[in-house]
Amino acid sequence: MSDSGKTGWFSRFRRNRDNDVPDDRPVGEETPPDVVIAETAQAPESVPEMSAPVAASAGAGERKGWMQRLREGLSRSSGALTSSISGIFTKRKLDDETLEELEDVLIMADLGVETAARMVATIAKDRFGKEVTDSEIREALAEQIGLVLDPVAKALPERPDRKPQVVLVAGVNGVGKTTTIGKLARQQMLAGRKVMMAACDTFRAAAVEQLEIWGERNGCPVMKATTGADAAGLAFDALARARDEGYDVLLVDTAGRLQNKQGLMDELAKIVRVLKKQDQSAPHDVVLVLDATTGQNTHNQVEVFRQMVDVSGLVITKLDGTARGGVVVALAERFGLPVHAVGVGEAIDDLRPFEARAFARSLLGLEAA
Ligand SMILES: Nc1nc2c(ncn2[C@@H]2O[C@H](COP(=O)(O)OP(=O)(O)OP(=O)(O)O)[C@@H](O)[C@H]2O)c(=O)[nH]1
Ligand SMILES: [Mg+2]
Repeated sequence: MSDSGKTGWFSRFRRNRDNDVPDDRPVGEETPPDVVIAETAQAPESVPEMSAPVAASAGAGERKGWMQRLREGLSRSSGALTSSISGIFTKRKLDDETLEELEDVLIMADLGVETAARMVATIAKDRFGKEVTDSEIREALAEQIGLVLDPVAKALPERPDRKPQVVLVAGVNGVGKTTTIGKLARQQMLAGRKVMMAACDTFRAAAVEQLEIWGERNGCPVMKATTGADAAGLAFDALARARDEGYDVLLVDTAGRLQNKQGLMDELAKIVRVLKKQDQSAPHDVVLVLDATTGQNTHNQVEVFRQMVDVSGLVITKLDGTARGGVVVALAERFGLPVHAVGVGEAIDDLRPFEARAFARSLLGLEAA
């Protein structure tokens, strides 16, 4: 194929992909500070009663619905990939040129250079020189992506021996931490656990209000402090209270923006230190939330946060609004961190358990096997 033909596939893919808002926000370089450190965290004036846990049920029909929504959520990613792949493989032999085009498409889909090269080599193995169809290629890719994702598809661990299980949720501003906590609380409650949330993003008043709304939706209490209060102090108080009142899970929201990156990282480290004063094993899970629309920038975020806290797993959000779903594959390959769940929308039920094969097939626009 000529260069201009090739450019055609590229530009089609780029067009699909570049509808995403590129986000190269550096970690933590944010608004100027107006931080007042309060001495003590205040207990919330009124803590809503726990609503009765909703029975956990995931029947076959419900599962089908979830798969459908996952596929819908990933439609921009899968649309970009499948149109590019069918463009290459309409009545074409698998030769060096088509393989190179396929590799480029996978790289453009944020799968990462090494992963793309390896997958293309595997696809070429038994098929080189043969006529292939695009659906055959998509099936083969889905299979391979499933293999990469399988080892990292791990739900947030259940720790019945920890009471409460402390889950610290971190990430840069706007990635979806607070929303993810609201959705996680819902899932935990569906599983019959007693959940409390702590609004340790004390930097912004709006952040506390946002978490309180999720608290009301879920019927679970939110520990909060005055704006500017010491986030670590609040985390300490929340853990004491959750333990005294027999909560199973404490979800800790944190700030995504502070005066600067160092301030953000210092605060996170301090929260961890202070939690350990009460429970040496806390936090039991440190979940880093990443926004898929930021593409390769997510790699940088994982590296930076890992230097400061012991990140134990990932949640990847906004997969509904992006053609960059492939970034999940690149992250799995590079870091091997568990992916607990993926966000495919803003609603309370839009946090999906991360299922490797289902995700891989959805990414390639294929029906669940
Ligand atoms: N489409 C979509 N939007 C999401 C998803 N998760 C979160 N959002 C939206 O992203 C925006 C930011 O979410 P927040 O939960 O406030 O993000 P945050 O990380 O807590 O932000 P800061 O507190 O400012 O650091 C909100 O408008 C959410 O509704 C998702 O999976 N899909
Ligand atoms: Mg927030």
